[in-house]
Parts: sequence; C-alpha cells; structure tokens
Amino acid sequence: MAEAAKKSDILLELTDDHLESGLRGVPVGYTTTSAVEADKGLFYVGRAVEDIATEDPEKVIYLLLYKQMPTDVQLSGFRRELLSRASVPTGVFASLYALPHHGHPMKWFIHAINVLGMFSHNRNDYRKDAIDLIAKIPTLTAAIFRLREGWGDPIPPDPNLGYIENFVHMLGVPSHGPEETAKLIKLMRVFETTHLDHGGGNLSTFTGKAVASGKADMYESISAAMCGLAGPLHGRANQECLEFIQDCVMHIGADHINEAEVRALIMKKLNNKEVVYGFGHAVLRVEDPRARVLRKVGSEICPESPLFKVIKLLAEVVPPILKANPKISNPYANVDSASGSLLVACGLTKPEYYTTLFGMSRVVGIAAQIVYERCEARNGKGVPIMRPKYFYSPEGTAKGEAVIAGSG
Ligand code: HAX
Repeated sequence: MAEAAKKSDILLELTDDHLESGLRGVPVGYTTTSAVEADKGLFYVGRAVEDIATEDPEKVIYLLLYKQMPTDVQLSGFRRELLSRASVPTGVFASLYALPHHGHPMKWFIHAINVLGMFSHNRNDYRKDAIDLIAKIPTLTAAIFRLREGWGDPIPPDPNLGYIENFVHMLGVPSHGPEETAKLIKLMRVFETTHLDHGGGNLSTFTGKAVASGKADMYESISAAMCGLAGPLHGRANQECLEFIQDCVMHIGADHINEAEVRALIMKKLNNKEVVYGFGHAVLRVEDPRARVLRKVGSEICPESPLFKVIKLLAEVVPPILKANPKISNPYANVDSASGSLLVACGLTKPEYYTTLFGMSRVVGIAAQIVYERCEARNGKGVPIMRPKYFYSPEGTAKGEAVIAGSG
C-alpha cells in the first residue's frame, strides 16, 4: 500500500514542459536491480553501493542477476559457470585483427559484442546470453587492449583466477610486475562493482532495453546500449575528465598543485561555456557515493600522484563554483571524476580505453534489466515494443514554440 502511494506521487500529469526534456522524470517502468535515489545515492537490490563496493565482484554480479547475495556454495558454482564460459571464439578475435587501430576502443568494443552474437548458440535465450556475455566480456575487453596496443595475441583465461584477477591476467600489461598487477587488481575490483548498474533510465540502459523491446537479441541490444555509453556526456565522461585533469597538472605543474590555480582553470572553462567533466548528475542531488569510494581507493594506492591531488582538490573547489549557476541541478563530483586518475596510477595510462572498462562492468546491469523486461515483466509476457509519442511540427522548437500539426 505504502509502495503504491509512493508511486502515485511521481506519476505525472504530462505537460508541454515534458517535451524535449530527455524524458526527465517521466515514469516508464520498473527496475528490479538498482535504484538511484536523488538525495541518498545508488542502491543495488536495496544495498547501498558504498557498503558492498569492496565485496568480491562475482558476489555483486550474482546479486544483480539473482536479487540476493550468494551463499558460499552458490558463489563457487557461479564462479565455475563464468569461468567455463569465459573463452571467446577465435572468429571474434579474427574480426578484431581487421579493424583500424585509429578507431576508438569503444567502436572496437561495440563491434566485438555484435560479432560475438553471431557465434551464440543460445537461440536468442536472453538469460543464457546474459551469462555468456558477462562471462566473456573481460576476455573481449582485454583482447581489445592487447591487439590495439600491439601487446601480442589475446591471452586465454586462467581457470584458477577470479573474474577481475582473470581480466588483469588476460590484459597482461607488458610493463607490469607483481606489485603493479596487485594494485591494478585492487582498483579494478572496485571499478567493476561501482559501475555495474545505475537504475533503469540512464541512457545506455534505456537504449539497451528499448532495442531489446523489438526482440533484438542480447548482443544487438547490448551493442546499442554501448553506443549510448560511448557519448561524452555519458560513459566517455571518464575519458574527458582525465584529459581535463591531465591538462590541469600540465598547466599548473606537478609540484605546484594548489587551490587558486585549479579554481582559475575551472572559471576559464566555464567562461568558455565548456562542461566541467566529472561533475553534475541527471538524477542525484548529492555527491555520487561512487566518487567517494574511488577517492578512498586512491588514497590507499596513489596518495602522492599529482592527478589524485587534483581530483581531491576539484571535489572541494568545483561544487561552490557550480552552485553559483542556478541552472545546474547537481554541482557535486560524479563517478567519472575519479576513475581515470586512479587507472593512470595503476598503469592504464590511455584515457581512450576507459569507457570500455565502464562498459565491461555496465554490461552486467543492462543485461540483467533486459532479462527482466523480456522474460519476467507482465507475468512473463515482457514489456511491449517501445513506442513513445512525438508530435509532428514543421519547425519543432527551433524557433520558439512548436506549432503542432498533427499527432499520429
Ligand atoms: N559543467 C557545466 N555545465 C553543466 C554541468 C557541468 N558539470 N552540469 C550541468 N551543466 C549545465 C547543463 O549543460 C545544462 O545546460 P543547458 O541548460 O544550457 O543545456 C544545465 O547545466 C542544467 O543541467 P542539469 O539539469 O544540471 O543536468 P542534466 O541532467 O541536463 O545533465 C549531466 C546531467 C551529467 C549530463 C551534466 O551534469 C553534465 O554534462 N556533466 C558533465 C559531464 C559528466 O560528467 N557526465 C558524466 C555523468 C555520470 C554518468 O552518467 N556517467 O556515465
């Protein structure tokens, strides 16, 4: 009853103000995996992400897929299942060898997922394809790094390693000794758990579910979702954000990082009408808890890194500046503010790869949500094909108010 009352609070009377608003606040459906609460943060199946970010990634993936934390027996069975499906058909790698090295890694990633779908024997079984894709995505992502960077052929998964330990093993960063490897594993475990899911309406998740609503298979749907993630206002913000932080360090000098200089750079950016990457959020109205979790990891693995010093300063300096602009709904740091600087400290120095790491994790939440919408919603009938309404209007709002000429 209480739940019903809560929902009716947000069911809207739609007005013209909702048009061309990117569907802000327009209720669409249910998510069974996660919730973004504007004044509290992100919850996976009711658990605050801050509380479970350092759990084993396999446990958190299991939670999103099966809506409960696994017992030890369930966890070891799940690990075995992921490992048994982690190998990627060589035909997928063959297609990667043909791609241009100047193509952005996200384009490789999207291509690889789509090609992987051509090798699926699951006859469009969304549940089986979800597990297969989750099992194989670290293998694919690692291969993309290796082939683009000329590090050598893909490295096969090691059946004795965990999900993220295996990913780092398959990456095989040539310059890494045991210490760097351990640091990268520590970061990537938290990177994975913090990026797995983010409610139902973020662009990539919504896109994936919309494409799946036409009964496109899991691979087509996830490829489409990853096209959404590739945009700079969404998943690629982590790349843009690191480039900005690197710029700060270069301008100020690694030994002279100070508040006044950082503030001046932000003001310059805003005066140039540029976006301050890593800040703001479409739903949250508090600091993104995932930014805090990542800064905590940073204080353990790279406290002296100049990039890390800048992100700590930005988290203090930027919010009061953005608050001065009443148009900006959330002036606080988001998840993308911190991740890139930590990845650099762990030896993954090229920002253009960061969205693939985001994608590797987010595939889990999107696949879990697609399984719900296709196989469970409406007593198993599934959500119907998406078909929102657009008004025909010759000029739209390009020159002031729209004149609606029909509504077919
Ligand atoms: N810097 C400068 N301007 C900003 C801003 C920022 N960090 N955040 C918001 N604004 C501007 C918007 O561009 C918008 O301007 P217009 O009205 O001229 O279009 C205005 O403030 C109102 O925006 P909003 O309501 O506060 O935020 P939106 O819901 O429209 O957008 C964004 C949310 C995350 C896209 C936005 O805050 C932004 O562009 N941030 C910087 C990019 C970024 O860090 N993106 C990653 C977000 C996390 C994520 O989804 N990762 O995948």
